Amino acid sequence: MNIDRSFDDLLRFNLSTVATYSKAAVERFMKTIRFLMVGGFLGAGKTTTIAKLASHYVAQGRNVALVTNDQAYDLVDTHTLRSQGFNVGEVPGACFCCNFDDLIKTVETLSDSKVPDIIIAEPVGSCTDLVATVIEPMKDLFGDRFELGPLVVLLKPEHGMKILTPENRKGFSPKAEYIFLKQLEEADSIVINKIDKLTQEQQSELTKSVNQKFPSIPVICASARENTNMDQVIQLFDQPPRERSGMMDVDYETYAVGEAELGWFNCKINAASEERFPLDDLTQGLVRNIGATISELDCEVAHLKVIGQTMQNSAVANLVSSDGISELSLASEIFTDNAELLVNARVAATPEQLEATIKKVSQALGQELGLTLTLSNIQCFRPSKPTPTHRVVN
Ligand SMILES: Nc1nc2c(ncn2[C@@H]2O[C@H](COP(=O)(O)OP(=O)(O)OP(=O)(O)O)[C@@H](O)[C@H]2O)c(=O)[nH]1
Ligand SMILES: [Mg+2]
Repeated sequence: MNIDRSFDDLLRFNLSTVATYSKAAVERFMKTIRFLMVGGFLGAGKTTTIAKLASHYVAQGRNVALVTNDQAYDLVDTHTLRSQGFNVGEVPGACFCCNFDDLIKTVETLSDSKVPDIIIAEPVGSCTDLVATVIEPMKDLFGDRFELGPLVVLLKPEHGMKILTPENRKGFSPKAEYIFLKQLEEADSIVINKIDKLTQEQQSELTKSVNQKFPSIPVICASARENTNMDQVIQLFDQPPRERSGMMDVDYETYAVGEAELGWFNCKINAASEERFPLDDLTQGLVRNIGATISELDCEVAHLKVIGQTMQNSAVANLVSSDGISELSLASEIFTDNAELLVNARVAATPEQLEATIKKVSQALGQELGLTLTLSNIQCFRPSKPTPTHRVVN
């Protein structure tokens, strides 16, 4: 009885002390946030899947925040998700693994006004070893604040079929393929995404190859865009992470060379005209024409994406492989006389080739459509060798 009473007094004392702090600050001490990560190669459908997952949780009345990540700044994904009304924090400039402290700071900032119930993070699509460099360090250092969910990795069929099916081997070099395969190897579950694009035969063949290569990892087939089997995907995220006997082996030399084979190019483009122009046509036209020129150079596209925005509306266009077609994944259906565009290109080409291509294509398209296209904030580089802030070894 005495113990109960003194505990009660203590609690009352603590509550009166914390009353001077903001509600969010108190909540931050007391609440465990579920932290989920959606992995997968560039263009696998992570952002699309995250938007679906987040909408599901919001419909359940849960408070959700998202974190995007990239080696560069001015991210299409951040703007795409914000245009859908989500609360999004951004970790630019390096992957989560190499910028772990910024990931934690961003998560803190997202908790400033109201602590989220769930945070869903999207790591850079050229990144692997997330369990050892992000998930385990979060458990070790902040295990009282975060409940870590499983690492669900999306398999991108456009490159998965080339990499996993021996007769289809073309596209990236073996070192870039190494990253693709390592991402799958560390998954708690694999989702073969975009099955709406696959024949039944392709789906079975891909599933068979994944099962053969990663026999202990559960695999499901889904389409984030068409909402096929998304109830099963959502259930995956409710599971605890699988038991691991140790961390995955990663050859950081191969990883670094594979990642550096991709050229990174981001820029802003201001589009202005005296006449109103269709924003969707400009956004998709840029992707289509850049993709066509890259294809002439015989370079493989990992993901080329452009968002075109006015104050109110957004259009997004994507190209996820050199033999694919450009898609308008978000239509604005508006005409405007001024828009801001962001270009994010990840292509197996030199940064110089990418920069020259994008400048040339923008100029030609501007002339063709009668627009003034002005490029700024150009970031053009090869990713540097990953050097994780923390790395748990076995
Ligand atoms: N057909 C089809 N397309 C999809 C599906 N999911 C995503 N996509 C498309 O694939 C492209 C890339 O999707 P994102 O969600 O941006 O891919 P991501 O993995 O976030 O890409 P990065 O952030 O660059 O790594 C977009 O054009 C999407 O509309 C799907 O289930 N089916
Ligand atoms: Mg994305």
